[in-house]
Formats: sequence, structure tokens, C-alpha cells
Amino acid sequence: MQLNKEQIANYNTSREEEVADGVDFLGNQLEKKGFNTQEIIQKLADFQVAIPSWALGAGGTRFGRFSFGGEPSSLEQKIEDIGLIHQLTQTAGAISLHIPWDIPKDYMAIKELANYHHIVFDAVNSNTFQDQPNAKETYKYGSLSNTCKAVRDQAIAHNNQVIKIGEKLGSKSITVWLADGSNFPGQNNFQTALQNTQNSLKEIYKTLPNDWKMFIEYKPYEPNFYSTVIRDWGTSLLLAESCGSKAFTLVDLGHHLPNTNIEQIVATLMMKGKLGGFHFNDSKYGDDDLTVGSIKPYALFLIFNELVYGMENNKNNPDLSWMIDASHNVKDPLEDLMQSLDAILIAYAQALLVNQTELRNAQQENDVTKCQEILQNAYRTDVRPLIQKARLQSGGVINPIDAYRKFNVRNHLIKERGTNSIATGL
Ligand SMILES: [Mn+2]
Repeated sequence: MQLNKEQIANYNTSREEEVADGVDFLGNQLEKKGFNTQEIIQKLADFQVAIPSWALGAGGTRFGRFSFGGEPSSLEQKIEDIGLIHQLTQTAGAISLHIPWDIPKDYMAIKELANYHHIVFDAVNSNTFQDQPNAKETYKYGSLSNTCKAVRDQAIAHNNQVIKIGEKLGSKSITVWLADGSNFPGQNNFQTALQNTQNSLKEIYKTLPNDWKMFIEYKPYEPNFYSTVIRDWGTSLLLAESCGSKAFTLVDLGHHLPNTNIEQIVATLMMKGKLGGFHFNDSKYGDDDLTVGSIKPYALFLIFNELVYGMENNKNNPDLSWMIDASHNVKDPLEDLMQSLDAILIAYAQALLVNQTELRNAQQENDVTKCQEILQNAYRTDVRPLIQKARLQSGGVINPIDAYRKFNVRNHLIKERGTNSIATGL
């Protein structure tokens, strides 16, 4: 389903005045503090986040999954859904493909469709955490880290195939996330597992095109695990450095032990020029894959504060690849994704309101109270008018979720695709 320009314009018309008032009011305050409001709005308008091809249907727990009507059952329909989110928000101009769940059948047609929706292909994701039908070897005891060379070779070949698929679509990066690890003490030799993983990643890296990047994702644990091979940012960084200059660490917000200071990890990686990718979600206890900003919005702001600082100061760090990596178990997936996009822009906008010079001076003077005031003043600013303005000037709608409901999108999708369609994924 797609909306036409007239529908969008009609929706916005009655709401434009309110946005203009909000921008005027906030803009005045910001200009007095020395901020360039239009520059901030432009940065918000330019910020694009990839939607993963597995996030458009209902997710589930280990115990069950309750599907949503009108789920996209083909890659074409997934691209159409992202196209709609992008049309409404103007922030979702990229798709991140999961292989083998979403291998295109007709590359030209898929590229044309994505192009029509103004969507580019972001990082491609390999899958060595489950066995595929007719696979010769099993990943039951790991993939790139496996004790058996034939299994490692199969996993390396799969990653190489994923790169080839990505090349045909115009992707420029591959994300490697491993479910490798051990379930019980003694099961793995830690050193052998890490060494095998390093050697395997180096093999994949050899086939990486010159203008590509490899992102290495880390995660401390899975349910039923005793250890994971790439358990933290330090291990990921070590592996990335051993591969070479095109390999980077990827931070997934949910892949940390409770209370980890993620903003400090971001700062360290950016200082070293080694932060490549970023996966957004939120969590309360573990890797909950909840809507971005739904549990710890202040932590998200602090993380963005480091990202903004890094983007301005660490020119050795490449442009980041942003993606939402969340699961939608009880909410409409498209609404949930739009809530996440909104939360991302809010945290980004707030971080742009931190006066870095003032903060640096207060830090220099050890004025702890002032440092905190600077951060909290930025965090407590209602930046929503700036985001609405950014959407409006890019051709999106002022309030995406409200518009989505007014246009009855889900009902249209159910009519078109039926109540039992199921999106590929876990
Ligand atoms: Mn992730």
C-alpha cells in the first residue's frame, strides 16, 4: 500500500500551523542560546535508519508467536512496507537483508522496486545460527568457531555468498553475528574457539570488496548459554583489528549485561575509529528487543551524546550504519517501528542541543553540577516540533502513527494479503 502526495498534503494541512508555532517558540529559545535551528532540522531530516527485513512481521518468544494480519510474505511486500514507513516518516530509507530468509529471486526487479520507494540496501546479514535444509554440515556446535574444519568452511562459504548477494544489490557492508558459544563449562576450549573464529573471519575478510565494511556484532549471552565466543566489545574490537581496516565493531543496544555503560563503549570505539554499525532497541532485563526508548530514554540520550560528539570529532571513524533491531510481539510491527524511529530522532535532536563547548569548559573547571545541568537541560527539551518540521519539509507526515491509523493501513494490508500471511524469520 502506498499513499499519494495529495493524501499526505491533506493530512498535513490542518496541522501545519501547530508545527510552525512549536518551531517558532522552540527556535527562538534555541537561537538565543546560539544554536542554528535550521541546521538541526536538516540533520534530523538527513538521518536515515535501516529497517531489517525480518522486523516487519510479528516476533515471538521461545514459547510462542501470535501473528499479525496482513504480514508481508515476500521480499517485495517487505520492501513495500518499508516504503510506506519511509513515506510517512522520511527516516526509513534503507533495508537490511537477512540471508537466506530474503534472497531476491529477480535482482533487477527488487532493485527497481526499492528504488521506486527511495530505499537503498544497507548491510547484509549472514545466518549461521540455524541449519538450512540440505546443508551438509550442522551448526549445532557452532559455525565459525567450530572444532571441525568442514563446518567452519561451510560457514565461511555462506558469508562469502552473502557478500556476493549484497554486491548485486548495492550493499556496502556485511554484519556477522554469531550464536557460537558453549552451554556448559568445559564444553569449549575458549582459546581454540576464539582462534578458530578469528581465522574464519579473516578468510571472509579476504573476499570483502575494497569499498565494503565488515561489522562484527557481540553479545554476552543467550538463554541456555554458559559462554559466547564474541562476548563483548573488546573481543569484537580485537577481532576487527586482526582482520584489518575494513572491519569494525557493531554495537547492539540489547547485547549488554544489565547496567553496562554503553555510552562509554561508544566513546572508546569511536576514538579508535572502529565503530561501524549500530543496532537500536531497548531492554529491561536482557536482549528484550523492545521499542527504542521505551525503557531507558535517558540512557539512549547519553549514548547519542557520545555518538554526536564522535561524529563531530572522530573523523577517523566512518559514517555509521544505523539499523533498528527490535521485535514486535504484541504491537503492530509498522507502528512499533515508527515509534522506534521517533525515539531515535528525539534522542538525536536532544544530543544536538548539548553545547559541547560549554560542557568542555565545565569539565575543565570540574564544575560537576554544571556538567549535569548542561546534559539534563538538553534532555528535558521537548524537541518534537523540530522532528515534525523535519518530516514536513522532507515530504512526510507530521504524526506518522496518527496518519497510519487515519488511513487505515493495517486493514488495507489485511484485505490485500489476508489474515494468515506470515513474514519469514524465526
Ligand atoms: Mn543486532
